[in-house]
Amino acid sequence: MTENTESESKKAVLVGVRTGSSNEFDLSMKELWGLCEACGYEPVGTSTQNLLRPENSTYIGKGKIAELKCFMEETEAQCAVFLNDLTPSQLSNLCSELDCEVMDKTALILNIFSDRARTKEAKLQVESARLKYMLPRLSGMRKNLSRQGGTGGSMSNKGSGEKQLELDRRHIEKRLAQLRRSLEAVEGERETQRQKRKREGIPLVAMVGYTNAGKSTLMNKLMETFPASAPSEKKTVFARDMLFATLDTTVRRIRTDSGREFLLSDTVGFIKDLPHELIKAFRSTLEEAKRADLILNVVDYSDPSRDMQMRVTEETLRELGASSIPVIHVMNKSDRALDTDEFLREAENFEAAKEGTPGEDKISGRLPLIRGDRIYMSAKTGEGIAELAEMIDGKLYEDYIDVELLIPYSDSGAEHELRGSAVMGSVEYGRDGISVKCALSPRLLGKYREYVI
Ligand SMILES: Nc1nc2c(ncn2[C@@H]2O[C@H](COP(=O)(O)OP(=O)(O)OP(=O)(O)O)[C@@H](O)[C@H]2O)c(=O)[nH]1
Ligand SMILES: [Mg+2]
Repeated sequence: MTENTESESKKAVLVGVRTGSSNEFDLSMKELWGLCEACGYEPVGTSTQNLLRPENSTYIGKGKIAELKCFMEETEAQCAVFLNDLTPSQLSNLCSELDCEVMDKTALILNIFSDRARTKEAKLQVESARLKYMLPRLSGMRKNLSRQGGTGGSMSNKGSGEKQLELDRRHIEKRLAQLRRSLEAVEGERETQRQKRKREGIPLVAMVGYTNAGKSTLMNKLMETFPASAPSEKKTVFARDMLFATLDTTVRRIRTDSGREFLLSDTVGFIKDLPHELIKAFRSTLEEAKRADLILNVVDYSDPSRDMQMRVTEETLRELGASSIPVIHVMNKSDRALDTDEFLREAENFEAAKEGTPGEDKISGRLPLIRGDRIYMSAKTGEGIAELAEMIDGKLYEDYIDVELLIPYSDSGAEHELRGSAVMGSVEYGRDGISVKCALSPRLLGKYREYVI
């Protein structure tokens, strides 16, 4: 595994073995191309093969290896990137046979994550995932390293790659134990923050979805449309047309037009076959979704693979134990799909379903389009952003209960908490205490039940 800089981007040939549906395979190869670019490689061509069962020793057949070697010479490629996961011995054998650097999709994704990790937690998580991946593959990786003349191969996040690669299994295991301890400490800090948020009672909305769906763009647009008062809550997040632009979790406070607030979290995106090591390493980050009151499933509606992407998101949420949390499906980038047949069909269905609903305008082909828990919108143009905020607000506060409270002056914290978390009506300062009419979440009602009059 190597890190690349733009000035010396390496040429890579993508290799894929088709074992299932052809359409899905083509989309996966296209995605692999994007991953290569995100890693700083220059993809120069693809080589594919149909195989019912991959070869034990080299994954692809002998004839294919010879063909691939010629192709790599022709294209001057220095690296072969496999779509399919390679076993440690396949990796090692392919390195020898092809006499070039070889990696699989998992290694590629680990490289991207390593390049992008910024916070302490993400760095620790990525290093731990890379070392676990490396452990059984040391010999193949040494061959990769020697092919690069002993330079440029970095397995650590601190640039001491060559040294790291020379470490034996024992050293790696020792480092993994250190990382585990550091991660436990960081996770402890995260838990403290979660508890603090919970005490404040502000609901948490977690954005999830396939990488590049537009989550960070949506967070920025919501912040721009509904600015919070604190400057730290206005800081925009990084959004870019690349896979895995975001690796670190950001939480921002949003105050909608109703005056109510919620916390919005943006985090690492999902991808098909996200490496097992990474899911494990990022589990505590991804589990943010499990603690949310509401999930925004952000989908790139203009992407032909969106059905597969939605399936991957659904499966990942199930795996994380977050499938019972209420969801709003944000069909983002609908601005790009406005004239497609599918979108028009959605719009027609929508019109048909709405017929006879009094007082609603015809929408026909315009954004946003709202169907049950789905909203077709654009985070980029902002079309649908106000409606999405309304949907979030409605979902979060639908089980709130209207009450009247008399808060004694001795409990000064209660009024403060209610102003931040309840739906406030009138407030009067009387002789016996503060009379407040408001709507409370079941949790807050439980907490302040003794003040209800
Ligand atoms: N046309 C269009 N482009 C969009 C929209 N939303 C986001 N984009 C573009 O899609 C690209 C990816 O957006 P991001 O917000 O970085 O996506 P993300 O889901 O945060 O991606 P990762 O952090 O990489 O997982 C950027 O180039 C955005 O400008 C949209 O509604 N319409
Ligand atoms: Mg992002």
